[in-house]
Amino acid sequence: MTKTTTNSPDINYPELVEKIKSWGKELGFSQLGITDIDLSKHEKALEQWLANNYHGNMDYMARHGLMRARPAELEVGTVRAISVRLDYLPTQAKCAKILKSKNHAYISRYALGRDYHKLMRKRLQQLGKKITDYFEQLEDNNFNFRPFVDSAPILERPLAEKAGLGWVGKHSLLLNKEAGSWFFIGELLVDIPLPISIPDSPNKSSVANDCGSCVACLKICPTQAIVEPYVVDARRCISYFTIESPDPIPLELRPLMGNRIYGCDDCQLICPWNKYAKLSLEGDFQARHQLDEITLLELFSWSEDHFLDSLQGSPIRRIGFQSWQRNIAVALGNAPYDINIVTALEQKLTTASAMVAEHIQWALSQQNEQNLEDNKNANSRLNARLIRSIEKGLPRDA
Ligand code: B12
Ligand code: SF4
Ligand code: SF4
Repeated sequence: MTKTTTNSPDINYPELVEKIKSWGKELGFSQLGITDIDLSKHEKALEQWLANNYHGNMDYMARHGLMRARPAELEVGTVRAISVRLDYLPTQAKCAKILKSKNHAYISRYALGRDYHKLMRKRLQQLGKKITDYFEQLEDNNFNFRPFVDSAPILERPLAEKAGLGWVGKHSLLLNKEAGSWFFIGELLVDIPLPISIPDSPNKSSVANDCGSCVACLKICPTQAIVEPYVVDARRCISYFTIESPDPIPLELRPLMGNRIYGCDDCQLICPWNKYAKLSLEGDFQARHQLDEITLLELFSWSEDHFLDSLQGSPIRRIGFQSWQRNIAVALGNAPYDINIVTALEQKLTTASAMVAEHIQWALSQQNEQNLEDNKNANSRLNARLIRSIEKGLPRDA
């Protein structure tokens, strides 16, 4: 998109907006809104976030700097963003069951199905094509668009908030009264002055923030990554160090990871608004690889080829085999003591990379500590049984 379009008198914009909404529905988007692209009020918070180094080693976040808040610098000519939401919660979410089962791996519910990037991008592209056709029918070629999902340097949540899709909650995710937060966001940047959606709130510039006095997400976060309302220090977020970062996981955070080997959903699971979340209607977002049924030990036994083959089309594949093994090693360290885990960890030590081996060593020491602890507990249980039996016996011995 390189040229700026002027407001064409031949275009019936209100009619076009209705068409865009109905095309959005046809394409399966759960919701669609249109906004201008002024994100200037977010620039200070973004700058502060970067200055605090909350992005860790996600260099791309710093590289684009304030361009994230200035879509027209990213795509010259942009005057509006068509923001969309796509619900992803699979029908069989089973979150509590898997979090409780320490010998299984908890994988963020968004990653159980197919990678969403391609799917959403393709649909946004189709939406752009429909608008192009509309213009061409009127013999007007003055429409340009560019779709974005996730990877682009844009503040997607503040944009979606302005477009009326919800409000940014204290966990920093976008929340919607009727749909909770289990959805992805994407947008089409366009160079036509579409009428903007009027959010349903007193100030009309964004949807009312209904977090109220709730702080449940801040309190439940296992690593205290939500350092203040609306601000996440990525370096402490399980999602960051299990997915985004290829580096060793900080020692103090490993025990807090539990069995979460790919992302984390805790701040969403506790959020009261998620009782209104909609289940996804997309076949592609349903669980595909039976990852909830496979034990950590079995996942740990996968070779690199098996990892790549089994997870075709899954977003998990993108973290690579080293991070995959690193994360599972930590989860095995956090699992209850089991001699089979110790054996598997020891065996892997011989073939693992230096980075993974260091995590395996850590996991072995955790397992050994737990074994000692279990023995201590077993001894104290025995001791308690002895005392109970003595007390029941001769008063002389009690
Ligand atoms: C980098 C990134 C991460 C990082 C950093 C997260 C973060 N909070 O910034 C990590 C790896 C930790 C991460 C984790 C997750 N992510 Co992520 N992530 C992104 C990405 C690529 C950029 C986010 C960004 O720009 N952060 C920088 C900060 C400064 O921006 P911001 O949080 O939007 O902050 C603004 C507002 O919060 C605003 N603000 C609003 N109100 C207020 C009030 C006050 C007082 C203040 C100070 C600020 C403030 O100020 C900020 C500056 O403008 C986006 C996609 C995108 N391009 O936007 C996906 C995205 C945010 N992630 C997403 C998801 C699903 C997740 C996870 C749930 C995945 C998982 N299950 O593991 C977790 C959730 C963790 C969490 N609580 O945030 C979805 C969120 C969908 C939704 N419903 O909101 C997105 C939008 C991707 C997508 N296209 O769908 N993510
Ligand atoms: S995703 Fe998990 S670790 Fe990250 S902020 Fe939410 S609860 Fe904390
Ligand atoms: S848990 Fe509470 S504070 Fe956090 S996002 Fe949900 S409503 Fe807001």
